[in-house]
Amino acid sequence: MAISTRVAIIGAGPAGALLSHILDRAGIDSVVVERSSRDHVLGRIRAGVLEWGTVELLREVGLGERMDAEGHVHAVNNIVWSGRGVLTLDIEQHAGSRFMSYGQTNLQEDLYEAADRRGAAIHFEAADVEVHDVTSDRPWLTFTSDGEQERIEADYIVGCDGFHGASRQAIPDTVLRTYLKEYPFGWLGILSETPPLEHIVYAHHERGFALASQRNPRLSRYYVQCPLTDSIDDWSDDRFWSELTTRLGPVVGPSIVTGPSIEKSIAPLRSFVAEPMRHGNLFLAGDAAHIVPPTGAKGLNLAVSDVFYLSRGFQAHYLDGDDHYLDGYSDMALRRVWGSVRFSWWLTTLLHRFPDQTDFDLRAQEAELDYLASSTHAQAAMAEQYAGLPFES
Ligand code: FAS
Ligand code: PHB
Repeated sequence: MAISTRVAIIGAGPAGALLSHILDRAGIDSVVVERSSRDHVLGRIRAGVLEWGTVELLREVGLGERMDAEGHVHAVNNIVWSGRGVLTLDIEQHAGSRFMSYGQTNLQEDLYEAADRRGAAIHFEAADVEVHDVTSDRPWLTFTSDGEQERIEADYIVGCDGFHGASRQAIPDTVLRTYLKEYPFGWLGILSETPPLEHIVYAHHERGFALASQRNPRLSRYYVQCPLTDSIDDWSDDRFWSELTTRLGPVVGPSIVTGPSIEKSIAPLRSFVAEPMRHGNLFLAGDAAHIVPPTGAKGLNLAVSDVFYLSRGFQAHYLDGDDHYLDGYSDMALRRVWGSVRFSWWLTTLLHRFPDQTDFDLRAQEAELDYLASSTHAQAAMAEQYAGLPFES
């Protein structure tokens, strides 16, 4: 017997779980199929910064209680380079907005707890998901669960299955346009049960980029740029702390409280966009459609803005018989995506050391940072993009 629903969602990461949550609140039925186990999804350490638009949306849909209790609201972030002291970028002053440190892992836990409370239909460990007839009025997908093949028929299918997912493959090469930029370095990230710095600090240094962030008052998140050829075995905790404190410079470095790492991983950096984000009755949302280097803290926030636009479209369709948001979803989402992709590319290019970089390139980066420090206009431009531009109405 096929499962019948209105919206079939592939992927129960932040995008898929949040979309299912919002649709349920509007009384719109959905079913989610997730390749991994629940614990595997919850075990991922990823994003840490929420734009204020994301914060307000999560509050609006009943997901703000723990975030407001455990998240850390920031009005500023800091940038250090070449021993030139600390630039405090006043996001609240320049953009009239703040941002929040709240780990994606915590958000995922909140989403799954909400899903449990509402008895959500999330099929974990759903293997071999395949998408069919996406240009028909009744697209369907198949998957294998406990060795049994299952079928879900729906009005719409939404691919929230990340960069390596199956849904994007359902768009013909004659329709799909992709844009890719791969960076010649990665980020080595660690978690440590140590008190974090008060502010988030981005560091440009001739030895490479570094970032000091946090998850809560007892849990710090740090990153250093590393060659793509490195593995975590190349990085003892001592080597990590030495590099981090050196790159954070003489003013900030000494404030770092070191301790044993409880998680260590290396992520490659890439910029990727797939267009269009709709084909027939298949929609793409989140990392299934776009990837940004984490420098601008945009990945998770873009997934949320896609879900906001798409859930608004489904509500207008089912509750008001109005399709203009669904018909305009791809163009509207892509305007925000490209804005964040460009900002993330700009900040990554400004703050990282590229292997083929010349001394001129290094001095030009330092000169741009000096200009940023000297110009309230340049700071305002960076602040409003870091804070996240308003959602389109
Ligand atoms: P996700 O990739 O989170 O979720 C997709 C889900 O689909 C997964 O659970 C996957 O198991 C499932 N899936 C995949 N294929 C499937 C299939 N065929 N069938 C069924 N299910 C399938 N962003 C930041 O802002 N800051 C950061 O510091 C940061 N660090 C990151 C580090 C890493 C290693 C990675 C990979 C990403 C990082 N990101 C960061 C970006 C990240 O937060 C994403 O933007 C966010 O997870 C996007 O959420 P989703 O679109 O739901 O995709
Ligand atoms: C994080 O806390 O993981 C984080 C913070 C800021 C970024 C990227 C990642 O730009």
